Amino acid sequence: MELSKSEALFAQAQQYIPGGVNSPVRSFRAVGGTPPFIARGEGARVWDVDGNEYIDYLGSWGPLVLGHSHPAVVEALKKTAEGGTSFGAPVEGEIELAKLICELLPSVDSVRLVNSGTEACMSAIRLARAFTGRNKLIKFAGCYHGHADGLLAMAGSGALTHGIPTSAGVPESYASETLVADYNDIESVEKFFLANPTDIAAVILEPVAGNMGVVPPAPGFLADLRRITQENGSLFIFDEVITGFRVGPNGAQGLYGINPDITTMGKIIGGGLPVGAYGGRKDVMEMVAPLGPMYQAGTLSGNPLAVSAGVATLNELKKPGTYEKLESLAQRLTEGATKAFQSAEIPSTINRVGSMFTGFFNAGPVSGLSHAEGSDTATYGSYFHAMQEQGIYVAPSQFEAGFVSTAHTEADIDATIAKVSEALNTLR
Ligand code: KE4
Repeated sequence: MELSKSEALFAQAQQYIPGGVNSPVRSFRAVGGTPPFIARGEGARVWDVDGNEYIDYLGSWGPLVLGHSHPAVVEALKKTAEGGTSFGAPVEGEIELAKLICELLPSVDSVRLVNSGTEACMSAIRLARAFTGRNKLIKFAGCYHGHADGLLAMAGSGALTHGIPTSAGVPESYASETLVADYNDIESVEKFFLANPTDIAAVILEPVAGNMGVVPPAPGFLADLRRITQENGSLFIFDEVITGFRVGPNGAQGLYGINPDITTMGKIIGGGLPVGAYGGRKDVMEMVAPLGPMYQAGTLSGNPLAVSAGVATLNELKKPGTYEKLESLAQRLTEGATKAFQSAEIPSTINRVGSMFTGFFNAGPVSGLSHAEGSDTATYGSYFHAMQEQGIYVAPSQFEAGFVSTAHTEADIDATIAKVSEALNTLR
């Protein structure tokens, strides 16, 4: 793989941008090597500045469920841009996107658009605290909800102690309101409610975890959390930034039949442009300014350009057969890859929900963070580069999700499976 232009650009980028990237995971530090600078994308493919072509399973970390430069999205952006990009005033497109979200997510009566998943989760937590008058928050180790201070916390040393910061610059006092439980372990949640019966504002989780690699909820886990939060007067927040309109037309809440009180969104609802959102029960959303006392604002929230890409994307996803196609392509890929790992006799577990998946270098099962962390990340790094060499772009970290889009074809999938076998052979 010829990467000389990317290498030169990466050296230049590091002169002006911390680590040469505008988001740490893009730096390839988890897998080593130079990140290719992408020149363009079309359908299921991207090309880097050295002219290398890749079949793309990163999909910009989730938003590109229709593939790159989908005609409907490009057309919507062109048309909107010709009339201006942002006015700081209401536009009709905001109603269109909000209405689509409320129609597609039964638990969402009203929704506020913001600019990122981080902003959506940060605001949802502030809203839960405003609505309940309580301070504590339960999150799960291995789940990521963006980089707001209180969310960059990991489990304290003792079983019941408060969270401790995972990032420099986060005061102990912020992290201490965050209690960190274990995914798929309901007892780890019950003990926090027993110790704090009247001070937990909310439980937030990824209904299908994507940020420890893909880990589905154990049967009954989401229902147990719904019950426990209701019993204790806490709110239940589904972070559907990844799963929203990814794992099904009505998100994970539709797939699993659980109605959270608040849902956060991002990625797909922006169609590749910066859009986040939080929405939920009418009585909860009535706390949000200017209706209520919980403040949240944003210069570019709901701007016409971003919402036009989101509306075009959700309208495409509503077309009949879309999710059946995503399911069939993703199943074909993961079944083929499983066979390839088996014939290479390399221990692996592939977790998949809909068109999001992770291949763990781990005999499995992988049903929580401690399992995921037992994966052979060094071998994952070698596998990543062996796939990159063959023109297949997968996530540059073992602890992320891969995605299939509607632009992938069966031929792409079959070619990819053959290259998985090739890559695994180089590891033996
Ligand atoms: P953003 O602020 O990056 O738009 O969204 C934060 C966020 C919230 N919730 C979930 C479940 C998420 O996965 C994310 C962001 N995802 C990461 C990768 N899984 C984005 C990639 C990056 O950090 O560059």
